[in-house]
Amino acid sequence: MRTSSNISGLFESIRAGDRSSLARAVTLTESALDSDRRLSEKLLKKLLPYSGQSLRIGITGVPGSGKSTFIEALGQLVIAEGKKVAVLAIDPSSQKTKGSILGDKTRMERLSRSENVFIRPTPSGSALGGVSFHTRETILLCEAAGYDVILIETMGVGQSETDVRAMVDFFLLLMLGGAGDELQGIKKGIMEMVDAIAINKADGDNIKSSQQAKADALGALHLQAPSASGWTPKVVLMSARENTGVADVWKVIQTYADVMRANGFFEKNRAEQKEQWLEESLQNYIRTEMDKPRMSSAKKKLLKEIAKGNMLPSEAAREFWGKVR
Ligand SMILES: Nc1nc2c(ncn2[C@@H]2O[C@H](COP(=O)(O)OP(=O)(O)OP(=O)(O)O)[C@@H](O)[C@H]2O)c(=O)[nH]1
Ligand SMILES: [Mg+2]
Repeated sequence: MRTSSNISGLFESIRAGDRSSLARAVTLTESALDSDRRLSEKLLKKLLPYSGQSLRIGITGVPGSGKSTFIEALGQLVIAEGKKVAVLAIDPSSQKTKGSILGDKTRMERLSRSENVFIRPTPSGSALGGVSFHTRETILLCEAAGYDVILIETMGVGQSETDVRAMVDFFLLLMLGGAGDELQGIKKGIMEMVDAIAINKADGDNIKSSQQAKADALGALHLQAPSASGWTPKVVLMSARENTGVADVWKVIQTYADVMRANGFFEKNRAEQKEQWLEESLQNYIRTEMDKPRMSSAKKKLLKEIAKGNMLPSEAAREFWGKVR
């Protein structure tokens, strides 16, 4: 049994930078048990004053575009500056198979061996809702554990891009040369969310097509309305495997952070993200409540009345919430 005193112990060891304690705390936030949820909230509240100081970076791109390879290369650069790096990989399969993170660990081999790196897959969905729920909390935990840069790898599936965009300071899209937008599966709306695009695999025979892709990406970005931050998204040629252009991407990210901190957008964006977190928590709460058994029996009763023509669904909804409150 976990107790409150364990929470104090966990707090201390996370603050001291112990990675296995951090991993345990992440597992606790992922638990759907009410009792775990309360403990986890208690821990998070204690850690909250020590969170927020990291640079949160989201990385997206179709499967195979080189996100993990890029993270391996970028991570080296960042730890060479004496910083600590946390990598959260949003992994739709990890809940069931724990499969693809193994692949990722080998792709991030050097990084995973470093003392200053924490790598963790996050299940993309659970009883508690989508990606956002755990990942936002995991970000806070990592920050309180002293991680300076948080890299979040998302799969280009479902809602995950929008979810991740809503919890990071900087959003990077990896694209490949030699394939049209359709082929790359770039979903509508993604271009509007990015702060930079890295055309990856710009090496060997791909260099020419990568240059073309860069021109195309710049053209597409040029057509967009200016963003709220005033930032114009940058496009960089990169080879994550050969480690060319990775430092340029890092420079773009740092420049972005400097400019946005100076003009106030950084904090404004974080405040908006907190508001969004509250909205999602409220929706989540209602969904979880709705799934409880007593709700379904109340619903069944109302459905009968609706079927008989005694009640309108809108009326039933009002009565439903009036009764269960
Ligand atoms: N030529 C070349 N190959 C690369 C480059 N970056 C990654 N690759 C290769 O592309 C393949 C996929 O790379 P990953 O880093 O696993 O791609 P990913 O986007 O993380 O893939 P998922 O996690 O499955 O979505 C691997 O075989 C890499 O070695 C690059 O810059 N140049
Ligand atoms: Mg990957």
